[in-house]
Amino acid sequence: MKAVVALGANIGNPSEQMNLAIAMLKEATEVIAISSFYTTKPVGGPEQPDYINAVCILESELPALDLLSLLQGIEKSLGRERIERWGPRTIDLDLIQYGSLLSKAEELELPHPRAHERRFVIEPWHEIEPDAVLLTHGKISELLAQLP
Ligand code: PH2
Ligand code: MG
Ligand code: MG
Repeated sequence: MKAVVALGANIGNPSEQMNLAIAMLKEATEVIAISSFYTTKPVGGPEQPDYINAVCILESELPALDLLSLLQGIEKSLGRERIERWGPRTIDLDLIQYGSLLSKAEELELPHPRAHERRFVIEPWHEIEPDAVLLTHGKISELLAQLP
């Protein structure tokens, strides 16, 4: 199944952590496409440094919660600490959409409930998959055109 994974980092050495995370994703799954890295202003949370964001598309047959664990394991190995919601982080790997799965489970909501309103997700995704559809909100090209 195709998975859309959003990456973000804004402390330490963000682009190096992003590259390491991508290398680890390549070890564990079949990475099909990786967007450019975007420098973005932080959305929400405390005052914090700008982010580097990207999106990658990968192919996996793992059950969704196992793929989530894989992403969390990579976050952990790159020094992610969970201190504050929307606070600064060495690396964040968010599962945005996975095949046609729909989930409202507390541990994993699919598609990601805020993806449609985040330019830092939709813009890099659109770069590598312009015809993609966010299952809950429609064509990402149309979402992107409406985002500030
Ligand atoms: N992630 C957040 C909160 N705010 N802002 C930007 N620009 N990029 C992010 O990846 C980001 C954010 C929570 O995960
Ligand atoms: Mg996030
Ligand atoms: Mg996250």
